[in-house]
Amino acid sequence: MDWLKGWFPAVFGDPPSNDPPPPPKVQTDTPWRSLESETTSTIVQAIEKLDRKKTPGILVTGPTAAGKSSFINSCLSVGAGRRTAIAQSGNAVGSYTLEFKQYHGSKLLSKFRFMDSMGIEGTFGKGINPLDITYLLQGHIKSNYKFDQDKAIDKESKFYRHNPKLEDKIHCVVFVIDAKTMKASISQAHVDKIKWIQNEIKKADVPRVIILTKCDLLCDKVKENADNIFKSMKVKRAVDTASELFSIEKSSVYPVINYEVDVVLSTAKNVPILLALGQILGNACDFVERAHDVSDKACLCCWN
Ligand SMILES: Nc1nc2c(ncn2[C@@H]2O[C@H](COP(=O)(O)OP(=O)(O)OP(=O)(O)O)[C@@H](O)[C@H]2O)c(=O)[nH]1
Ligand SMILES: [Mg+2]
Repeated sequence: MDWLKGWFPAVFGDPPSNDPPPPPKVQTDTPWRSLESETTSTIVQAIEKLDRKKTPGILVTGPTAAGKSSFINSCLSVGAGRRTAIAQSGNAVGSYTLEFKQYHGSKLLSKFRFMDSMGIEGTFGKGINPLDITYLLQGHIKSNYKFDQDKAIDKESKFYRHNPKLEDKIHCVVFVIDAKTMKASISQAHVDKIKWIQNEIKKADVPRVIILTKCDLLCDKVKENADNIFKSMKVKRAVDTASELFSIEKSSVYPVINYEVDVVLSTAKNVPILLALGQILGNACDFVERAHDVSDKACLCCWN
C-alpha cells in the first residue's frame, strides 16, 4: 500500500517528513517597530519642546555590567552632538560604579539630570542595597555617596538629604538590561530583587523604561549594520522576553547599541537612543508636571 501513498498524496496526505524544522527567521524585511513618523528631527523637535521645570531627574539602574554607565554616556553624547564619556564604564568583579553620580546633560538635554548607580546583583548583600534605591527615588541621597553593600545609607551620613526638594527627586527610572545575557545570567533571586525594586518604583508612581543594551552582541546582523536593529528577530524576541520577565509593556522596552569605542556619532546608533530618550524625558517631564499639579492643589509642604 505504501507505494500508493507516493502516487496519491492528496488522498493519503504527505508522508511524515524527517527534515528538521526550519530555523527561526533572523530578520524581517520591514521593521517590527514602526518608525514611520519617527525621524531623527521629529524626535529632536519633540525633546526640544519639553518643559524642563525643576531639572527632571533620571535614575539609571539595573544589573551589574549591563551597560548603565555606557548608556548615560550614549545619551549625553547624543544630546551634546559629539562623543563624551564622563561616566566611568568598564569591567570589574562586582559593580564598576561604586558611587552615586549625577551628570547634567547639555544642549538638547540641558537641565536634565542623569544619575548613575551601583549595579544590582543576584546575591543577598552584594551590589546596591535595594533600600538605597527607595532613598534615591525620594531624593535623600546626595551626589558622590559611596554605596555600602551591607546596609542602606545612614540618616546621620553627610550624604543624606533630610528635606529633598522636587528637583532632588527621581522622575523616571531607566532599567538597563544586557539583551544578550538577559535570560542566561539572571537568576530567579536576581529577578526577584529587581521585581521588589520595581514594585517600590510603582508604589512611588515613578515611570519606568527598560533599555536593552548590547544588541550588537545579541545579533550578528545588527553588529554588521546597526540599521538592522528593528529588523532583527533576535532583538524583537529579546524585547518580548524583557516585557514578560519584568512585567512592562513592550512599548516601554527600547533596544540600543551603546557608544563605546566610536569616536564619532552615527545616525544608525543615534536613532534607537533618541527613541528611548523621547519616552524617558517625556515621562520625566510629565511626572514633574503632575507633581506640580499636586503641590498646587493640595499639600505644598510635600513637594517643597
Ligand atoms: N558591545 C557592546 N558593549 C557594551 C555595550 N554597552 C556596554 N558595553 C560594555 O559592557 C561593559 C560594561 O559596561 P558599563 O557601562 O560599565 O556597565 P554598568 O552597568 O555601568 O556596570 P557596573 O557599573 O559595573 O554595574 C563595558 O566594557 C562596556 O564597554 C553595548 O551596547 N555593546
Ligand atoms: Mg557603571
